[in-house]
Amino acid sequence: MSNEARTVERPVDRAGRTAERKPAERQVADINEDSLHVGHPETSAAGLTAVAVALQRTIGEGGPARTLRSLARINQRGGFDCPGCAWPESTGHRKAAEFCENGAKAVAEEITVSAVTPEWWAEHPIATLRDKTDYWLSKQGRITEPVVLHPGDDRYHRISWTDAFDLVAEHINATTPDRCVFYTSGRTANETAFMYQLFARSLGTNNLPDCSNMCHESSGSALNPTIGIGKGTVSLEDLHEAELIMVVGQNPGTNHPRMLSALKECRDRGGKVVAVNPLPEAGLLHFKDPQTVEGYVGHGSTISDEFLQIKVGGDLALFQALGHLLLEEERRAPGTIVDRAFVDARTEGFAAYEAARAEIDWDETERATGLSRLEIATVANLLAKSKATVICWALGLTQQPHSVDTIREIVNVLLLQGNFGKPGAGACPVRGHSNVQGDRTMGIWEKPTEWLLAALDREFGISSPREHGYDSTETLHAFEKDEVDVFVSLGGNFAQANSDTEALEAGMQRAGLTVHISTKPNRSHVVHGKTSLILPTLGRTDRDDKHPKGRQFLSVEDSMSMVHSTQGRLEPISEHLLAEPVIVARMAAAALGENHPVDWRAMAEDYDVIRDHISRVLPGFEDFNRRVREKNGFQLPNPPRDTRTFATDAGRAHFTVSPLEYLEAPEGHLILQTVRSHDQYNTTFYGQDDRYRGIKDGRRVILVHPEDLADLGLQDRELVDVVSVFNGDERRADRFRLVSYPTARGCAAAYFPEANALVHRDNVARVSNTPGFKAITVRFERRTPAGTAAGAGELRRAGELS
Ligand SMILES: Nc1nc2c(c(=O)[nH]1)N[C@H]1C(S)=C(S)[C@@H](COP(=O)(O)OP(=O)(O)OC[C@H]3O[C@@H](n4cnc5c(=O)[nH]c(N)nc54)[C@H](O)[C@@H]3O)O[C@H]1N2
Ligand SMILES: Nc1nc2c(c(=O)[nH]1)N[C@H]1C(S)=C(S)[C@@H](COP(=O)(O)OP(=O)(O)OC[C@H]3O[C@@H](n4cnc5c(=O)[nH]c(N)nc54)[C@H](O)[C@@H]3O)O[C@H]1N2
Ligand SMILES: [Mo]
Repeated sequence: MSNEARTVERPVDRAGRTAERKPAERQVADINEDSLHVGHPETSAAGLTAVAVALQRTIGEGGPARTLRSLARINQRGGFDCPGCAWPESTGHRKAAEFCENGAKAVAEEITVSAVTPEWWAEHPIATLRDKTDYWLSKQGRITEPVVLHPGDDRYHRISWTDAFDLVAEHINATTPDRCVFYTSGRTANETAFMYQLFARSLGTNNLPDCSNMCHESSGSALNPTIGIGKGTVSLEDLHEAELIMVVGQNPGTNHPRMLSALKECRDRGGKVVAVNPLPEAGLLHFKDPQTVEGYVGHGSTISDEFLQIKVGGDLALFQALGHLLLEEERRAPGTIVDRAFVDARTEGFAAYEAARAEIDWDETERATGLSRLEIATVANLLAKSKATVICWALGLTQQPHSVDTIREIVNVLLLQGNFGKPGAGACPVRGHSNVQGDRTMGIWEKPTEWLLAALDREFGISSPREHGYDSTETLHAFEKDEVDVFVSLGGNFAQANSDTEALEAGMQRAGLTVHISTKPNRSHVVHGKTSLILPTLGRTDRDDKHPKGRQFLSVEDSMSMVHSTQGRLEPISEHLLAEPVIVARMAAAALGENHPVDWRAMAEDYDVIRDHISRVLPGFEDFNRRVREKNGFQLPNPPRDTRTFATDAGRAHFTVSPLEYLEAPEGHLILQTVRSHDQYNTTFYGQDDRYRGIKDGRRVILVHPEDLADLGLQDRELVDVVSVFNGDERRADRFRLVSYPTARGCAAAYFPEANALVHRDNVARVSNTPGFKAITVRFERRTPAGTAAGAGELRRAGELS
């Protein structure tokens, strides 16, 4: 009936447990990793199981009434924006259920009726909480009241909101603005983000790192200088109308499930889809649309016409080769490939690009990509035939040393055929957090442009600092050098999201004050500064109505620049929660004092006041309050898409030339990339399974090709310690289970954030400074049955024993 693979369960051996465990290991104690089961990876995504899982999780957390009220409002007009991902909603007819399994899980996580009260904090000393995983911490429920931990305290206790804001003000005013850092996670709504950056700049700092620094910063760094805008240039309709869509370095079945409907629609209309990935991800192969009858009973639709199983880091070589083949075809049949009119009128640098791509070293290209010349030529052929191509990408391209060059190479291939500003064509960096794109639009950026600062100064009568601030990587360095006195985190889980976990956690603990505006407990709360505050806030699904003018709504921007409203309806779990804009306003008012020119209170009372300010500061937001109330909201201007114009210095799009670069592991090593499981939202885990990849009840696993295992003299399911090497430095992460898996040769995969301790803080993408989360050179050291790590020499001997 269905082509879902049967799960074959093979028990694991129980050897290798240690009596004395390091903190990272103690943390795994509440997950029994020894119950790991590995089956065959699935070959299709979504379908009936997805619907069942979605309902089961939501009802389990929130009960049937809250489930119905919340799921019925996800992504509906007048409802709330799904906190899951930044994929857009359809602007036409909306289905009754405009959400996916993982969106429902994100909602379940938030609507839970479990409460983390001050009594709960009193019962749980920090020392105990440090041994817990983020899975355990978030399962405890929603935080109900503000809590504080003073130097010397061993646990958090209740504090009033007024005292909490006074405490923040006291710390901020006792130091200089450049020693204060304001981090933002991408769930933050537009209005909150705008106030937050205004607060930081009013104070005198651009230290505004955000999760985007660790995510799609490389995309912005590549797109801004080449096409004059740091965002994608397509709308949902373009995906439907495309003749060819390439999905590169992205796992939509898990991370953007609603995208599968768009890919299916494209194929239904005769378009082709090509997937480029080191892992044969289920959602890239087949899709069973849970919204249709066939989705329940059929075999599912084929998603990819071609699947290129590329080596991690091989994409720059791939796109250079594709450019070469397209130009070769143009020489053979002039006028058939290159959009001359577009290239001549709208771009610069074509001649240099053409010259650079004239020659190719196929041996090296095959080595860099792990692909054959024939496979690459097949895709070049599809590109050559397509008159409208969209290239989508996500983190598989953004978290490597040469990420920015790789994405610029994608731009080259798109420019060549004039794939901007015409239906069915364009660049599509698929964003992560549901409002990460909007936060940047609102000015959450450590490197603000002069026009933004000038506009803020004009509107509010402040003098914004001009010196650039810290991004997330620079913040990590600042913690390390004891240069942070106050760290405020608007959502997120910085300690787990960033690299070099051990050093970062140690640095955070030396900071004077850490402030976490959060919905649920997480690791960052327990590796806190000397003084620490946790300020609980309303989530997307919660009703926000304690205002003089009654109920308020917020707005977000999706991956395709659509701005629309979001409004929760559920009764908040506690009467003590404050909305995020209110928290930011009260913190700012306390820190900046009575005489500050910005009227924080007016904004917190009536969000229309914030939107009026935004409409005067940010281009594209004219008449914001009226347009955000329209049926589908509105789309922000996008010159490449709207008018084929490019707001670069030269007023033209730029071809660029980059040297060939790829990742190669030294003898005995592999290139490790980190991915999300099907049961997690970044650092929050919903469960321990990764259904589509066939992994059950375990997260400390490393997926390795069977032949690489054999070459390394290691075996499936063996317990190893992982050692990463970077510039002569080593990092260790202990007790991972090897799993034989059909990944590309020479590459391994592990889960984020378990593997973050392995990422050296200097392992970053050039220009964007994004951590190299998909470019970690590692080797494995087998643990002997006694539980100690053994060197390679001992491996074989230990193997003989078992
Ligand atoms: N359910 C759920 N949804 C989410 C999230 C979540 O955690 N859970 N997170 C949200 C966020 S913040 C983001 S940014 C997005 C992330 O969305 P994705 O980018 O899909 O996230 P990852 O899990 O990092 O998957 C990266 C993919 O790139 C592939 N890859 C790795 N290295 C390479 C390479 O060198 N080349 C190529 N071609 N491919 C490579 C991996 O095999 C994997 O399929 O998802 C968002 N949506
Ligand atoms: N190794 C590795 N590391 C990575 C990545 C990777 O692919 N590999 N990906 C990177 C990426 S793409 C990203 S985006 C970052 C993610 O980094 P973050 O955005 O910092 O992390 P999250 O796990 O999304 O944050 C979860 C926390 O947000 C809080 N929260 C949830 N909802 C709300 C809300 O409505 N309001 C408020 N105030 N708080 C809320 C909860 O307390 C929860 O614990 O991680 C990065 N780290
Ligand atoms: Mo992200």
